[in-house]
Amino acid sequence: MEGEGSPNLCVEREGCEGMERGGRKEVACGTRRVDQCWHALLRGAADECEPEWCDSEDPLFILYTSGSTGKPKGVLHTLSGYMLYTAATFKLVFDHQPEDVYWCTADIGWITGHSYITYGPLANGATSVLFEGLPTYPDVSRMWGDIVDKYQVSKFYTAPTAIRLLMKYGSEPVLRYKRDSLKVLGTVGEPINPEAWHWYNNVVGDKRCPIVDTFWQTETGGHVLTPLPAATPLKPGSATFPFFAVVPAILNESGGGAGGARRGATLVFKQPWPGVMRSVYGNHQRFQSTYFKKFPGYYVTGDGCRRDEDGYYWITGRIDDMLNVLGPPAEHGGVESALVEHEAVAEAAVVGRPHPVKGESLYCFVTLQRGVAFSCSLEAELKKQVREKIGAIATPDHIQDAPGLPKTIRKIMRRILRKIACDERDLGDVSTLADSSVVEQLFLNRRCTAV
Ligand code: 7RM
Repeated sequence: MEGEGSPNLCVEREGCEGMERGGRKEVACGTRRVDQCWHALLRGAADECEPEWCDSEDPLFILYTSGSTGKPKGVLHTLSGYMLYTAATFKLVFDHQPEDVYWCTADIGWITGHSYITYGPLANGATSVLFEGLPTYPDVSRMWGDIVDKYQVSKFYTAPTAIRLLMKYGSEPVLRYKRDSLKVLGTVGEPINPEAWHWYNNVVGDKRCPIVDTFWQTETGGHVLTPLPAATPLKPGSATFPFFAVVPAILNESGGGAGGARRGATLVFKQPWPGVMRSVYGNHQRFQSTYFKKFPGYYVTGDGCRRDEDGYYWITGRIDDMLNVLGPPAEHGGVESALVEHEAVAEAAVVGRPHPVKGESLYCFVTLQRGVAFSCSLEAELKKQVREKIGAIATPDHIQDAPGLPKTIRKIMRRILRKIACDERDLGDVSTLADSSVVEQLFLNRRCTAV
């Protein structure tokens, strides 16, 4: 980096000579003047670097969660527990082997990047691909050709939104490349709808790579519900079973055990595991009230969950996002999946809108496949599709064309969609939105929807 005031480190050539200039040390490096010469620094450096001794419970980092409501919380992780947990989960969940090439597509600035680009892989000495850019630019097959085949990636970790984005362009851009180095495929961030799961499995993984659907949070530090590849029989859409040391329970509103298949119940954990957060930075009381107050003695995830007759856990989405349409709260996920199964729909998000009789009506935002135009007949078709797949009670009341959806880096912000559905302009804190122009467009399109 050159220019006024910027540190200027030259790494290009040896034999530079240092000189003082106007109180500032400068180095003549060939024809350039730089602040530091790498080779000179290296000559003067010791062979060993004494580590800084720390307590195992010293803070490691603070990462702010965007939080669907209220002020972001500074999630505090400490040294040993977090590193042990990310190292162990990385090793077992991706079945890490020395010859592996691992690629996680997350941004390094959110928790998946911290735990599974930085700490977990580095603690295992893994070879990683680091990627900065768009998966669809310069073309939609770059992930497979320019990265997976070129670097022989064997373990691949991404999010359902990325899978759905690529799915929009069909299978051909994937099939154009071999992908025969791939061994394990991971997913994280939100429940994966069965259609995306099958595409990931059949097209990307050629039906020969186990999929690890890893459920966890910024707060949990690492995977808490997850299959172990090739060892856990999979069910598409389920994060399967708890990782070692994790003891889940599912509680209903009054704190009782919700039993197997009850809907609208919360996932909690009965005992701590090494990677769990230790505090909310600067506000330990907020830590206690957010995670331990509602169900004393348990850590509360805030996620809806059910356990099926085989003991598999199914995350149904954030409790705050649940729909209250006649009867017990239901997940939006089923309606969203039913919409996405229609060939015209690339992505869907469903929110509740207050309704005098039903409690809430179903307001659906759909992003259509490239080249498909929104129409009344398509709207009717989509309503029919949801009714047939889920039942009359889940028939969407409104369907709106959404060229884009409000998202943080990876996740749909349903809180904002609920405001758009109600035509409420005061959106609260939108600082974590990746692209705020999307919201204006949705308010404009709203006028075209009969509400
Ligand atoms: C890693 C991460 C946490 C929230 C969590 C869930 C949702 C994450 C899954 C999932 C279903 C999954 N951290 N979530 N993974 N839901 N299946 N495999 O995403 O702090 O940013 O978000 O993400 O709602 O509470 S996070």
